[in-house]
Amino acid sequence: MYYKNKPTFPENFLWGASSSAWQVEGATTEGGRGPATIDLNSQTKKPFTDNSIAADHYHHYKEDVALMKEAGFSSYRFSISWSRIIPDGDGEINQEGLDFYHNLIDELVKNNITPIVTMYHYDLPLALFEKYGGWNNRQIIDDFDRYARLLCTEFGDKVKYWITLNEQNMQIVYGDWLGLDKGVDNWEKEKYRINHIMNLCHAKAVIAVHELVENGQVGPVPGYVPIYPNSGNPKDQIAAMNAEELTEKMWLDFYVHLEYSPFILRYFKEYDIDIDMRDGDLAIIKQAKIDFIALNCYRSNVAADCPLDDKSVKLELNKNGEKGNFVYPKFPGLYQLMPNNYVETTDWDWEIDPIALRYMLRYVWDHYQLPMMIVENGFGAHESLGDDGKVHDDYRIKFLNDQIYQIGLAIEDGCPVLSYNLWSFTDLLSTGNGMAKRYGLVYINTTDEDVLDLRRVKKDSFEWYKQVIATNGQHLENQKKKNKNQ
Ligand code: BGP
Repeated sequence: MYYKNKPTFPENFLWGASSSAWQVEGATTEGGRGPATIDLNSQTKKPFTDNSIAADHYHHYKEDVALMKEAGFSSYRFSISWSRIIPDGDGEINQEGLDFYHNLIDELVKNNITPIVTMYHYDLPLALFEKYGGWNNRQIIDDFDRYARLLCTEFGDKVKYWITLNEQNMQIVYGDWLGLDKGVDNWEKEKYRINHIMNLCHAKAVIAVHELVENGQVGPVPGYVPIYPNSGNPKDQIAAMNAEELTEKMWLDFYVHLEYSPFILRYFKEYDIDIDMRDGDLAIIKQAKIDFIALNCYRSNVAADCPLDDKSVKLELNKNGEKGNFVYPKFPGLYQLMPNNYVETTDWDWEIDPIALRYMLRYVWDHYQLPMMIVENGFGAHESLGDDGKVHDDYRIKFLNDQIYQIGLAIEDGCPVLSYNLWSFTDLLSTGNGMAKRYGLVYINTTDEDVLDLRRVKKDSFEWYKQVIATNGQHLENQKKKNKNQ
């Protein structure tokens, strides 16, 4: 539906931004923090970049929160590093780690910024990987349960919104990229067993929040890439549905309905997959009723039919930010992904598709009837300080304007959305590209090659977002033009 007027946002809408511990904090060997598997990825696996400094938020958190306050934030989503709290994952508790997060949370609360906390964002304590293979072993269910319970008892009086595992679906879909496949012999065969272990960890965390946090609300956060059929060919529609099932619906169905869907059970049977479901697992899962669905959404996909006798092609992410390097995968018998000629792309071949957000919110609401939060959405770009010492990111302003506008339209359409937390407030390490791909509203003066003074410089998008928040969305325009002099 086209509306005559600009969309309006609810009065208590939470505006803010999002980050994760390993991408923003740095100080990986300070404050008693134990090593995490992601530290090794970032040191050895190009183009991951060394996370020992990142945006140095660990030492700048007060300054960063002051800037959030200046921007008018009412929420901030961040993650807690498991190995900062329990350095070896299952042993002694590190008081200095707890203190850091207490200080950060207190600083936020003092400034009327609601904390939204992710329990796990890709940073497994290395000791657990060395001890028993980490996510590949059911022992992690108890260890994660203990960690989640500790977070709830320690921070539960100040943190009411909890998110369990960041992008469990993407960790399974891109296992080789996010490091989950380490030490696993046959990833394609084993990944759904590992996913089942993660499901149990998610469930334990949901139960912990409800047991230990007064008025606590908890939800999952899938990485969501809405999928359109390539054409009006009915086969393309089924292919798009297959892609949807295998990259996101499998997870959302499970989190909401607390069981595997008939489609997925049939898929496991067809592909001879054993998830190692044990007695008692379902009883745990059934108690894990979520309160909201958080969503990370940056782009969309297009899927087309892919017959059984087609040749499979492995997906390759664009890792260097030069357009045209993304390899669209083919899964014979299921679907293939295709370029979308109706939308532009970023330098990393990510589709720039604001309407995807409206579509996703309506789709998720129609299927699950739970309140939603957008906790990641943003524009990654090659950036450096200009001659005037500033960053004029009109492309980011346009991107965010158009995306948030569509969220407003989804709200007008009847979707309950609690928050918008863009990625990211300051520049931080990109999962795939270090500081070479920047998302922030605030520039961090450092590069992948040289650590500079880490000075915070507000980009033009900072001032623009401040206006959006101050007007509760009325500063947004219906499709913003890119304009250097705005
Ligand atoms: C999401 C992750 C974030 C963040 C973002 C952008 O999937 O939850 O951690 O990195 O993607 O991705 P990238 O940094 O690769 O551009």
